[in-house]
Amino acid sequence: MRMSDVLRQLRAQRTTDDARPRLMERYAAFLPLTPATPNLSLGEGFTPLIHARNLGRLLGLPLLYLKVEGVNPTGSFKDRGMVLAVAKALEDGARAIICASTGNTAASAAAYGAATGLEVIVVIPQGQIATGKLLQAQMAGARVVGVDGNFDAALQAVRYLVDDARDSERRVALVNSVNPHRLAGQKTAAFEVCEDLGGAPDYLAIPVGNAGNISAYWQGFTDYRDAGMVETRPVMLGFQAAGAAPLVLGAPVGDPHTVATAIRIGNPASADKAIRARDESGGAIEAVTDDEILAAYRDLARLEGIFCEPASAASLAGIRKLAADSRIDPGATIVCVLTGHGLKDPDTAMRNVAPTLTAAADAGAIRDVLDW
Ligand code: AN7
Repeated sequence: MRMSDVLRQLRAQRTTDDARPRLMERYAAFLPLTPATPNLSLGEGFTPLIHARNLGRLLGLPLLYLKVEGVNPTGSFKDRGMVLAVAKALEDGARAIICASTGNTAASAAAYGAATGLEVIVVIPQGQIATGKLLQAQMAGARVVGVDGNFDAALQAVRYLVDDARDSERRVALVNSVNPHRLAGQKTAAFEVCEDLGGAPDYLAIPVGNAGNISAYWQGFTDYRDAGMVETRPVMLGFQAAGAAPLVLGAPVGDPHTVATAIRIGNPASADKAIRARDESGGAIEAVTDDEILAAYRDLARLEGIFCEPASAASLAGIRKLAADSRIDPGATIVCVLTGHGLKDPDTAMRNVAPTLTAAADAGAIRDVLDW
């Protein structure tokens, strides 16, 4: 392109704000907005779809893509749904929002609450939240309550609390993914995937915790098909953490253990919707082990330069497992959703890297330790 054309194009968009539309504006036709819904945005959505050529070569899957949700404002996909849930809470006159969380929902709620002046309360399983996520919530001024119990217990307690407060002055909006506005916002990621590929992928692989996101994607693909934007919908492949989840989605577990703490959930709130997505698409929901998750986590960073959190790598771990069992057509277009950023969980990262080299501050010493 000639320089004058480049400049004309930049002027036509005027600002980076024009170049990057607002999520709720772009997809307004598919969202439950009214003239009274505040036009909120922290810059969520429009995340990259990266063609993973190196991993694709390794796995024999040349059309492998990564939907990198870690680049959302608080570093996870939760922001897509939270922006809508908080806008609707404001529209309904709420003064406070509350959630139970394994961390990312808390960080997102805290940010959107801070931006809109709402009181934010987050209830977390004590001692089980990745360092970065907890700090995000605290930095944004959320009131954090750690409870002696798992996520499922925290969510149940929060639901009772919200019900009790329904008719009082303490009316508070629940912003977990049982809030339908969360799923409505999150389905926009499926729209973006379709637009970037010029159609729906053949397979969509995604980590499953509470099963909200897999349900939201399926709704998004269905909306776009019904609107005539695309002709097909993908086969949906959900992956739970083996320590957290039994092979059968929705069966409760006692004391789950997995490195993928974000999806350490025993009894997914959206299990019914996820099972429908699986069955209508001819897909599967299966478990991946911590070893499989960590191998995918390291390979994403080392081979593609994409540092996601452990739970996110469950999608690639699952695809790798299915590919090894010849259960995936190698010519298919596959999208792995990477739900959160690697920096959220520095502790797991530290257990997965070699120690740094040290040297005197001169070129020769550095060359020596590098063996260069
Ligand atoms: C990185 O933040 O449940 O299946 O409270 O943080 O929609 O629950 C997070 C879940 C996947 C699972 N990847 O999504 C919370 C929370 C990451 C996550 C999931 C979560 P859902």
